[in-house]
Parts: sequence; C-alpha cells; structure tokens
Amino acid sequence: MSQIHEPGKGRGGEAGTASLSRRRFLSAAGIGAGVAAAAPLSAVAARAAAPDPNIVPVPDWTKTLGVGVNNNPYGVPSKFEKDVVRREVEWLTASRESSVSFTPLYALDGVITPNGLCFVRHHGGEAEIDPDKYRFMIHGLVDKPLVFTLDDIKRMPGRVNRAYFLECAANSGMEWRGAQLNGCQFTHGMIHNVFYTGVPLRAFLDAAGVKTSAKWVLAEGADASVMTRSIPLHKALDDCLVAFAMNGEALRPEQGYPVRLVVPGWEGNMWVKWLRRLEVGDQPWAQREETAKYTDLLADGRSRRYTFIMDAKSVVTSPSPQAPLKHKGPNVLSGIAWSGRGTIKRVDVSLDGGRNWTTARIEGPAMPMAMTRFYLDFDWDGRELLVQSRAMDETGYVQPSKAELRKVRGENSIYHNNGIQTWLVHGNGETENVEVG
Ligand SMILES: Nc1nc2c(c(=O)[nH]1)N[C@H]1C(S)=C(S)[C@@H](COP(=O)(O)O)O[C@H]1N2
Ligand SMILES: [Mo]
Repeated sequence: MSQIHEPGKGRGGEAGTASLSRRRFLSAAGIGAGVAAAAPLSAVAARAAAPDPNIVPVPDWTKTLGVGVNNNPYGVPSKFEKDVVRREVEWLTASRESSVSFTPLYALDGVITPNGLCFVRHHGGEAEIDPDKYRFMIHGLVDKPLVFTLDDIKRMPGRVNRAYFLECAANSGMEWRGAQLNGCQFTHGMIHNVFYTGVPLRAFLDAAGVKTSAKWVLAEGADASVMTRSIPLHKALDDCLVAFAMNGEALRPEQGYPVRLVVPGWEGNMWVKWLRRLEVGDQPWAQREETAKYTDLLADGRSRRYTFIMDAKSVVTSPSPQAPLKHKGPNVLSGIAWSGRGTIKRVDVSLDGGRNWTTARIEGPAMPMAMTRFYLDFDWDGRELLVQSRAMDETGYVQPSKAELRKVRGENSIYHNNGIQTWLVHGNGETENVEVG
C-alpha cells in the first residue's frame, strides 16, 4: 500500500528534486522557511511562477529526439497509465459472454468517459456487425414499415450531439446488504458518460407514421442475447436517440457498433446495443429483462414494476480505496454526480460520516441526465475521515442514505441502489469501503 508523504517531502527521484527546488527557490527569493511550511499552497504557486533553470537538471527525455509522428496511427495512453483499465469482479458472472467490466472511475477526471474505458455489459457476447450489411427496421402499429441502412440513418435530418450518462440498474447492487467491494470502480463503475451523435428516435417514428392506438415500443438488439425491452411511446418520442457515434468517432464494437439506442436518464439495460428493430405496439411485451430481471424485489416479497428512471446519485472518486490520500495538507477531493431526472443542482460532501456537510464546487458543464464533476479543496491533517457525498437534482430530490433506502425498499433488492457511499480514510491515507450506522 502507498505511503503518506508530507507536502514537499517526495518519494525520492523526481519528487525529491522538486522539493529541493522549492526550498532553494524560497531562500533565494528571501521568503522565510517558516512561512513556506505554513502556506504550502502559496509555495506551490511561487515555485511555478519563477522557475530557475539551474535548479532542475535537464532530464534525459530532453537530450534525445522523441518518437516520430504516427508511431501509433491510433493513439494509445502513456505507458505510465497502463493500470487505468476496465476491470472485472471475478465471482460476479460465470461466463465472459454474459458479463460486465467496470469503468476505472478512481483514475478519471472531468465529465467525459474515454471510449476505451467505458464499462461494458452484455448478455451474449459482443456482436460483430458489418456496417454495409447493417439494417434497422421499424414495424408494428405504423402506417408504413421501414428499413434503414446505416447510410440512411446518417442521412436523416435533425442530427444532434448530446452527453448522457448510462448507468446499469445493477450498479452498486452488490452493496445492498452492506459494504462489499473495495473501490469505486467496482461499487459504482457501471456508469459511463459520453457525447453521442445520432438522430432523435422520433424522426424514425414520424417517418413510419405511428398509429393512434400505439402506446409502447419494443427495441431489440442484433446480438446473440437478442436483448429486448419495452419502452413507453412518450419516452421514445421525447428524447431517445438512434446513435452511431460516441465522443466524435464511430461507436465501439462493445458499445453497439454501428448503432445503439440512447434512452437518457433511464436504466442502462434499455439502451439496446446493435439495434436491429423497433416494434410499435399498444402494451408492454413482458420480456425477460423487464420481468425476471431489472425489477426490484421488495421486503414483502412483491416486485416493483418498471423502475425506468435512475434517481440522483453521487460518489467520491478520490480519495477512494484505489486512490488513497498521499499527502497531508492541501488536497483536492473529487467526485461525480448524476440524475436521470435532470441536472445536478448541488453536491454536499461530509468528511465525518454525515454529521457536517460542506457544499462542493460543481465544475464544468452540469447538463441534464449527464455526469457532473464536483470538487472540494480541503486540508488534511492526518485525521481519520469518513468521506461521503450527497447529490441534489433540479427537482429537489436528495440522494438518500443507505439506511433510508432500506427502510423503503427492504434488503432483497439488487437494482437501483443510489444510497450514499462512505469511504473510511485511515490516518496513513489508506481508504476502504465501509458503512456508517
Ligand atoms: N443488444 C444488447 N443491448 C444491451 C445489452 C445486451 O446485452 N445486448 N446490455 C444492456 C445492459 S444490461 C446495459 S447496463 C447496457 C450497457 O451498455 P455498455 O456496454 O455500453 O456499457 O447495455 C444494454 N444494452
Ligand atoms: Mo445493465
């Protein structure tokens, strides 16, 4: 496990050099050492403002030419970032074709999930679809059944770009009966947030002409699992997208290449990948994924039907078990919040298990049904912390504690766990997943 370092007392190597340069600069500038110790933030700023080229030796990478252009025609991250990868939980699924890998939230910042790190969930393996042979069909209660090629979809008027989070309803599901998994990658990593390019589903429904008796649509995937979900017509006509790009490039194969359905704010299972057909009907189809799965078993043994919307939720991504605190003094706490009901309005952070709360700084765009980033700049004196975050959305809904959630939902549930997460930060900075009473 990692060790704790005082600010300025590096681990040796480069960090040691940096602290030496700070001390030397400070004396050269006539700033007292006492002041520097008491004001590490201003010391950091002062060092950045007045570099002395004689203090930091010219590093090796400056002495030789670097790698030429296009060494890697499709760029990859620095080799020093090799641990920032999707990970699995071994015991969770029996087969890799019906499995899930988790987004490394602890290592990410900002609001956009890089394409190669988006968690992947599929039930029958990843379909490999030739874009030239791809077809999307609309039929059922329509005036005119239609079939679209990928080119047809890209020629549709009204193309849009929208950022949305996709959260699997089972995200945090393993935590229903208590703290389980040691890392926000595993407790909260069934979420990603990307910019989709696509065409409103409404355009396709309008083109086909929806009959007045229509109330539901069925979306079906072309993969071996033939994923099928019933979606109320009003949602289909409201903000769903037929998307063919994510973060500016074609969808990744694992995210449904060449076309997936985007169902903003609603549970991830409905975002059918490798979208093959849309059937218009007058009642839901009662498919497996909306009956046996993705329903919430309540304490009295009854199941709650159709929990489509993902309620407001948040998690502190750093510090967290995979991102322990390393320095006493100034630190930046970072986290994400999201709500399927609109924009995130406020996030509060507690460092003492929910007794006292401080409103965090929301930074960057806070878009409806998209991941929102928050920060809390704080000083750590080495005390044990119980770190929590609590999101509030534009409807005034406040993320509940796990105890509040269990009062309403009992302990049988797996899905739709949006309870407040607690991280225990020990005096040495190591951090673990706990629950407070
Ligand atoms: N065709 C198809 N679509 C699918 C699935 C699937 O197995 N097949 N899995 C669903 C589930 S359960 C989730 S949570 C999301 C995951 O999307 P992602 O793999 O892009 O993260 O896709 C949904 N769409
Ligand atoms: Mo899911």
